[in-house]
Amino acid sequence: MKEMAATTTTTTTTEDVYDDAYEEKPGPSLPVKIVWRNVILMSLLHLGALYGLTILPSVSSLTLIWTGVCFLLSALGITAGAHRLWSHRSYKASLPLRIFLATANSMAFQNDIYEWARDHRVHHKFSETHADPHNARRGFFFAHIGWLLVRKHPEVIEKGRKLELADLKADGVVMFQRRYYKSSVVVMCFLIPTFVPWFFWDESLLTSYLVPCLLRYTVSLNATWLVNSAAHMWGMRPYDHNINPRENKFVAFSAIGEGFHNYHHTFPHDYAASEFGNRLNLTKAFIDVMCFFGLAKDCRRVTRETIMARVQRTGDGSHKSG
Ligand code: ST9
Ligand code: ZN
Ligand code: ZN
Repeated sequence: MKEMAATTTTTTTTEDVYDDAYEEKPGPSLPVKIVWRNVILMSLLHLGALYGLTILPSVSSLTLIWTGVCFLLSALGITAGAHRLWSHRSYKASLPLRIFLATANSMAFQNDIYEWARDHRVHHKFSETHADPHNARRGFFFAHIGWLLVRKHPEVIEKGRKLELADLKADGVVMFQRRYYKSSVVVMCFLIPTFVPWFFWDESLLTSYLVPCLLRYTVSLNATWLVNSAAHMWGMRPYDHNINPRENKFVAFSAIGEGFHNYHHTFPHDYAASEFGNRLNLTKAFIDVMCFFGLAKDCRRVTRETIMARVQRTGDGSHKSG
């Protein structure tokens, strides 16, 4: 345990707690500035992925398995890494686990961990205001992908600059990944997923590029974005009916445990991001396995009493105990 303490960061954060004192500045909405480079790249990516989808029936089983492995690795780099560890500090991870998660995170290519966690903390703190990067009050399309195709609202940057991010700056793995982000993405998101099937079992280079690389990347992006769009719009609110995030099982399934979003916004420090243990929650199972092997520890959980008190006080009445 002494050894583990030496290799883990010890900080927690409160920068992900909803700030109900924040009031949006009144006045007309600002004009949207489209970033055409992103529109073109995202369109090309989705076209490539669609082509990959059409050739899926002719792809070998080994390539399909490899595509699934790459999806799971990218997903864990986001859910267990950027989200539950680095944005919320809901558990502690040893150096080898942090290196694994940062490498998997580069495979997911969703901005570096520092930027991801900074945007995510403003999302929680100023949820559904102009200071929320993917403010769901601006509609499904904006919350899903639109926010990545336009310049950010100045409030996002202004509020984000005031966030306390010392824990991220003190984490050597986070800062190393940020420094070498572009090259790590080229290797982890594009070269390795394409190279492995071509080299080891003679898959054609085109199929290897279209399926484990482009299609897998696009599916994992959309699964993530559904948390911002669908899980902020559709589902019940058993823990807090005053906020928009919802419990959405489809999203929980596709985002390996991140769809219990009413619970998550109510209790952001819970490492399971759900009341219901391992149900539809591969990420929790993964963190538990890491704890079993001594690679993670100090998982934070909300007590049953606290949950029930909150359900009674602010729930919409849909909680199964009701
Ligand atoms: C992607 C991210 O897809 C997805 C995140 C989803 C989050 C989901 C959360 C849900 C919960 C967890 C669920 C996990 C489920 C996983 C399931 C897996 C299967 N604070 O950004 P710039 C500064 S990425 C403070 O250029 P613009 C910034 O530092 C996809 N400061 O803003 C800079 O300052 P300086 C691939 C901030 O010009 C300046 O502002 N990547 C903040 O408005 C300008 O920054 C892409 O597509 C902040 N929050 O451009 C790239 N934000 O100059 C997309 C910014 O001093 N991004 N700053 O360095 C871009 O191209 C641009 O960011 C932009 C905005 C066009 C969107
Ligand atoms: Zn979160
Ligand atoms: Zn959210």
